[in-house]
Amino acid sequence: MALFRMSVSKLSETNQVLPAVNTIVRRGLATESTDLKGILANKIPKEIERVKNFRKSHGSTKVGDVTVDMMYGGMRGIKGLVWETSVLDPNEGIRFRGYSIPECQKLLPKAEGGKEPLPEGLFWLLVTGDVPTKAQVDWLSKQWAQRAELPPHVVNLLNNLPAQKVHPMSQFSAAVTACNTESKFLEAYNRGIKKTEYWEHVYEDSMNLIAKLPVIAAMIYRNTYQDGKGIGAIDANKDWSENFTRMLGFDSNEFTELMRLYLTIHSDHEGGNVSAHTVHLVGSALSDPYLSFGAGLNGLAGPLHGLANQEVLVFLTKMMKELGENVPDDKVKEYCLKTLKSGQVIPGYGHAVLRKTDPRYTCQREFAQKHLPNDPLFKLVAQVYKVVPPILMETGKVKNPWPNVDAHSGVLLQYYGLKEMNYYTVLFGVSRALGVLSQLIWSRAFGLPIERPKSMSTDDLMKAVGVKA
Ligand code: AMX
Repeated sequence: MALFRMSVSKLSETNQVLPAVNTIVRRGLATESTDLKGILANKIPKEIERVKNFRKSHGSTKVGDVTVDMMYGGMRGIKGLVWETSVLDPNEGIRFRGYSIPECQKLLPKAEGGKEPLPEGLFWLLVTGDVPTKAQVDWLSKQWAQRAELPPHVVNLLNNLPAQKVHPMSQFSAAVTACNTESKFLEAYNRGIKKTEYWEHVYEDSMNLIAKLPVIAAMIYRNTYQDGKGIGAIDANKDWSENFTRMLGFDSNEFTELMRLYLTIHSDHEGGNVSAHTVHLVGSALSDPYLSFGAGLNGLAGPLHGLANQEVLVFLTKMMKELGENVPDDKVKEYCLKTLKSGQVIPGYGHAVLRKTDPRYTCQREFAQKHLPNDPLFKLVAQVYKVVPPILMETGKVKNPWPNVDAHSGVLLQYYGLKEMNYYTVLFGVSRALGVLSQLIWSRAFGLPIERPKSMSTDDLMKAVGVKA
């Protein structure tokens, strides 16, 4: 209960100095109520009106061109999606509703005695555009604790999957998909509801799904690595991250602090990345949030996307095994060049949008500098940071030689004893839900239609640009 005692007025004072950038905050709708759905119900019609007027005045204004290279090049740079919850600047990195990671670390409420932001606060920010009070964040922790129970068939499914054979991400996506028996949206849609009511049911499903994710993830961990021993019960007086770490079987407060940071920073990276776009696309077919998020998890499981944090650890541990500890830079360089020559990528480096070191990397590096400065694996990560960018630059083809989020997360998890690398993307997935489901609520609130971009065959494309057969 001590969590609830922090003065709300103190936090409101903090809110006044916020550098409100591109969000709803500016329009003075911030409120200290804990009625999240009510707050949304108040904001949504105003946002719909704003977008309606914008489309009326600028609906046919051009925002970019599409080139042939963009079509063959994974649609890089094509502006084709609206994503409210975060925006990614190539040089500065992510901003959540206008706030950078350091700003979120400073402004979002913390657990008592904690220094890292609570992911509940980030979710509130993403969904409403407002920096929450501690009371609002505590309300979310309680809500998620109350909604966490899994349906029995999902427990059975997880307990009966051959955990030694099925990758944790496959277990994760199967369990999330099977949870759609609980979908309020599906139930309401089948009953027949107005389009304007969609968001309310998507909100309920999103809250329920986020609540259940740590339980699913902890079951996967225990079943796969610890003979399926019980995960224990959710404690309504603990926050989302602490319940999660306790269910995983960790009792270190410092590890819980790391998870609060981890679950905050992996949440959202605007809309075009594979997991976010997949959830958005599948959701546009009015598949319920469980089906949409399950699809996104399958995308996150790719080695060029979320699985890269697993790949990084494999890469680092192999290197350390082969070279030993405290080796000179030229040995690390030689190893990395050998990796590139064998046709593999350097995992954790490069990005489709970013052109500088990922601030999600930087804040994890700062955490490591504070808590594990002498850890040999951290030292290797720091050495790779020095050695790899010039090598990638020399290839002449890598557009961003700098590290991304995945280059640093694994070493922290290793240090605190979460050693099982092929579990790491599950943690990423738990966090990613906060961003993609916040946006899904708004996508249905805006009544966005089913996505259907135009595709062309090479023959048609050649014809369209005037190439003679
Ligand atoms: N190591 C070696 N080569 C790399 C590289 C890396 N880290 N990053 C890019 N390249 C290569 C590409 O493979 C491509 O080569 P090709 O022309 O021979 O096919 C060339 O450089 C140009 O690629 P790019 O335009 O710079 O990158 P992209 O937008 O096509 O891809 C990404 C971006 C992240 C897939 C790529 O940088 C990569 O594979 N990185 C390693 C995997 C990784 O860390 N993924 C995680 C990303 C973050 C996340 O989603 N979690």
